[in-house]
Amino acid sequence: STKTSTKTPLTLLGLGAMGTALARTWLAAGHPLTVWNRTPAKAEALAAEGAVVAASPAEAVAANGLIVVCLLDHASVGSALEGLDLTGKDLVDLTTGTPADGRARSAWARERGARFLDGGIMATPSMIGAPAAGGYVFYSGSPDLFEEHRSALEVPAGARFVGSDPGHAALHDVALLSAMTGLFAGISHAYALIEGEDISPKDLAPLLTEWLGAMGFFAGAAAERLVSGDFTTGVESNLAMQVTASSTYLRTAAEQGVSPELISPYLDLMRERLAADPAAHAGEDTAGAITLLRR
Ligand code: FVH
Repeated sequence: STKTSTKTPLTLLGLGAMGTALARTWLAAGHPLTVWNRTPAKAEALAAEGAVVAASPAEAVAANGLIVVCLLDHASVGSALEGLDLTGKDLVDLTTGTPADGRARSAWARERGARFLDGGIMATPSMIGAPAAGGYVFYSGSPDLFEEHRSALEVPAGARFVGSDPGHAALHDVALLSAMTGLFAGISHAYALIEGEDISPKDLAPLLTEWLGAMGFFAGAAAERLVSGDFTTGVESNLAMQVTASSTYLRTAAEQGVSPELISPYLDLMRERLAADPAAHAGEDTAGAITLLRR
């Protein structure tokens, strides 16, 4: 007897670490899946799990209406899809890119007759198909495409639609990843400070986790100030005090023989805000420094 799936059939281009993880979840959920990868060997295991392996991007794209792409970068998506007929297709690009990349790909897809969604994956491959891990994907672009294919898109990880501007998924993605970069930089500096002392990184780790969790309030507090334009009401830790205190961070780094390079740019920005108008800014918190970043 022939089994027919009621699940949306789809095509996936790209079987790197992330593409392979995505593919497995769709196969496991019963979605008929056609895959293509530049290096064909990476498709072998998936073929054994039920995927149809296409010999070319053109063959893969022709197989289904819903096309998901997860390649290395914007340029590799352009080269894989170059010259293909996308008329009537729904293209979802999960490749990491900039907001301009998302907008350009959207216009490019529209010119070729396709609807488009850009996606920014907030997960590592092991978090895909593991709802408890908390991973999800930001989507922006065609709301109709998102609603129509929402159940398929929600198979690998949660799906969060952040608007019809096709650049906004990348903007959300990169905003969060950039904040993470600052977090990693701070943690790296903290470990460098204790190196060579009789303090184990394993003892500092839970203290860092607890402290950074408590300081996470700054995201919401800074948002309130940016929206209201009021940087002073209710300030507990004023900028003048923080600029003075931060010289202690720099002297401690010097005493410990640690480069301040990971923390000094932010401390310099706080100083710049205070120096611009000490009378006006001394009583602010550090959120006012954000206004200096747009050059
Ligand atoms: N892995 C992760 O932790 C992150 C989590 C957040 C999102 N990213 C983004 O996902 C995209 C793919 O990442 P990946 O982890 O799958 O990356 P790789 O394992 O290195 O696989 C890269 C695939 O791209 C293919 N590829 C590269 N260049 C080309 C090209 N010019 N034409 C066609 N395909 C190309 C590559 O093919 P092959 O090397 O196997 O032949 C892989 O399929 C990425 O945007 C992350 O930023 C992952």
